[in-house]
Amino acid sequence: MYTLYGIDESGSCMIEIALQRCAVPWRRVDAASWAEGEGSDELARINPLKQVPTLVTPNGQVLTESAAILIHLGLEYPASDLLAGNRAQIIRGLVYIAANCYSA
Ligand SMILES: N[C@@H](CCC(=O)N[C@@H](CS)C(=O)NCC(=O)O)C(=O)O
Repeated sequence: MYTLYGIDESGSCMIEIALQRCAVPWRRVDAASWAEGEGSDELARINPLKQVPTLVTPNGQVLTESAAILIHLGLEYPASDLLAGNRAQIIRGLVYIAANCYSA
């Protein structure tokens, strides 16, 4: 079971869509640096930056960085078609957004 730390109206929604496309069991823990609560406390213990999305894989690995999470899921579950098409351009686009748009 994947555990996604995230919250409505944040970047974690794209990982929710990706997990749906992978057809894997997953659950969401409501968490964000701006939201007080048990989920956010739990998130702080596994990701000191308290950023969402943060994904815990079934074998307990903690993954941060939206682009890395999407690439991981696309490689792990090819039938999701997350990386279908021109893979070089898809990865370039993901890194472009992370490098140039997210922080801005
Ligand atoms: N480099 C991260 C950035 C994630 C990020 O900045 N997420 C925002 C929400 S969409 C966040 O958690 N911001 C709160 C904070 O940085 O304290 C990624 O690409 O996933």
